[in-house]
Amino acid sequence: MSPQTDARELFQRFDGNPIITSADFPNMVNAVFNPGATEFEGRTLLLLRVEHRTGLSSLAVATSDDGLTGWQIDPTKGLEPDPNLSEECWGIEDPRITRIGEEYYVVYVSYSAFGPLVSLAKTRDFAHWERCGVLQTPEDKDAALFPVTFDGRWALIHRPVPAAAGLGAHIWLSFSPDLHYWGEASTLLTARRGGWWDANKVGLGPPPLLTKDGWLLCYHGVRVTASGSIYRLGLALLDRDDPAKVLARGNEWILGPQATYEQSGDVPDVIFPCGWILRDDGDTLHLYYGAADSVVCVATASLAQLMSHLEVHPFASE
Ligand code: BMA
Repeated sequence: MSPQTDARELFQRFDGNPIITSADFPNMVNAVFNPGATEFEGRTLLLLRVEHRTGLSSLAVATSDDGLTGWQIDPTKGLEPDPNLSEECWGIEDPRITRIGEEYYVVYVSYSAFGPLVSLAKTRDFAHWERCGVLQTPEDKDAALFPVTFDGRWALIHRPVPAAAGLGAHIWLSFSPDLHYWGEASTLLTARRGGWWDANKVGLGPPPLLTKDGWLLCYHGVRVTASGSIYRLGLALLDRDDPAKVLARGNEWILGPQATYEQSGDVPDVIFPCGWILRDDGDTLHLYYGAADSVVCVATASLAQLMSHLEVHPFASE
């Protein structure tokens, strides 16, 4: 059985992967990957990281009726780095979209000359944007907002990197009364050590997804091998009312690079999702991810199966 269609896997890759590549753009771009995802005006909208032939990235929009096929790039929408903002001088990357009321809050990585950091912009139509500034200073990445407040505080998941080498990179949670000033920071999911698939470096994938049992998280673990890093995905569950409380974390990765488009590209062996959409049946989950920092792909899972996986693969620390 080919790894693309292994029925034992929780996520099934779409037969039409990759769904978007650099060839879909009228101008020459190097790569398109790590998409944020949401529903917009009855269609699926992906906010794509486009890496230009300068090496720097901007964000472009593609839409589809069914979330799988017929993708159309919309040249009237998207977000370019602002040349007046020093924190965006080396581009903008890896957007995560959270809908709050009629607005879409996009948390993205700004690439400053002092390292990558976390920025926020909001929009109603993905064409007109209001920048809301820097949320976390360098180095920090892999961030997303919750769509609700907790005791009147907004919550942000993010991944700072300690300045000292060898301490690992871990997932943190911070709170804010106004989406501007952030504090009350604490670690949320820490990287394990040694041989574990999520040793030393972890980071959030898509924004947290509210389920009846709590907030489902998908995170990446980075395993460093003799021939480079492998980016794989795992699951965790946070308390619905207190997101600092981790209710469950899976022991095994649930999706790793196995298809050729995931194993070869600009950065081989990378699966990097920034968006997922739970469909109207309440169970079908579409995960949108960048493969090998080169192309955009989608895989489908059953939410019920993901939740039972968490129950039967409990976390073993260290
Ligand atoms: C991470 C991010 C992602 C990228 C991944 C693999 O640190 O920069 O944008 O997909 O590395 O290169």
